[in-house]
Amino acid sequence: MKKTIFVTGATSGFGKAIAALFAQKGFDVIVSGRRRERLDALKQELEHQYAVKVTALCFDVRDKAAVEQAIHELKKQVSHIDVLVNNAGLAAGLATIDEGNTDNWDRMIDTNIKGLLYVTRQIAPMMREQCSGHIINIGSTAGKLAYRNGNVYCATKFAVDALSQSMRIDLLPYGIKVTAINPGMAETEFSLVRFDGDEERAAKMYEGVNALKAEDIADAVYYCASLPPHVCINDLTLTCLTQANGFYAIKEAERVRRD
Ligand code: NDP
Ligand code: 8X3
Repeated sequence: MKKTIFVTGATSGFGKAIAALFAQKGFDVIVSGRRRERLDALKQELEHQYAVKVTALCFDVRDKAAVEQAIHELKKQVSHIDVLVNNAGLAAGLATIDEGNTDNWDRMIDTNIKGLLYVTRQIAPMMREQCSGHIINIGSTAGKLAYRNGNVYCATKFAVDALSQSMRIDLLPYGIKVTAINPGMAETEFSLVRFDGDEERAAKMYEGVNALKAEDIADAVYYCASLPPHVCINDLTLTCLTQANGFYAIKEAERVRRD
């Protein structure tokens, strides 16, 4: 039977690269996000390139009723999901705790924590019935070590870490794998969103660091999802060569070279 993956936040960045890689590997793909045109374009592109079925679901992960409705409809067409990648997420702003924008805090908490929970709550029972499946949560190096001005974003990713650990325990009896993948800085639309569309400021984040690319994260997700049935990577942290952790990074020019 053909395998099926569900990727949230597939209109851009990691999610889009993950959807493309799994389609290339022969998976049917369910993609979600809020930008309908991008979802439709991705569906068209992947179905044209590969012999796979792509289902596009347009919803906001913060809207509990919309999540429930979209997945209720999905279940009428799809009876088996092998992999769920909880990827939809964002950072909004970068400010100290005494000056942070509380609307930004709500957006991050509602998307990165509650959105992940709403989607998982709908898909986990399917996997429980199947007695198989793999939930891959996209955390961050920001969920391993807090950094200056990161406060609420870091807290949401620490929550992803905690939820990944806890859901692994809850789902263990049903043979469901749970993996947290924690990337360091990667060049996607992430910083553009964080800095509210300020392209110059976003580009500065990646200047001279040779940051991870969305395809690097897709490779890591595929690696975790294609291991033998008895093997589960619980937690995987990856950074580019110039980053040690969420706090400490250098520029490419600072690397000692012998050539
Ligand atoms: P992008 O901004 O490129 O992609 C984010 C995706 O999330 C988009 O497809 C967006 O779709 C979706 N999304 C955001 N908010 C919502 C929402 N409310 N409802 C539904 N979908 C939503 O960023 P990345 O690909 O870099 O980020 C993906 C994940 O990786 C995030 O969880 C992020 O925190 C995490 N991460 C990113 C790192 C980086 O440096 N880039 C490093 C570590 C982790 P749409 O706007 O169409 O709804
Ligand atoms: C995204 C990476 O360093 O901006 O989670 O927090 S960072």
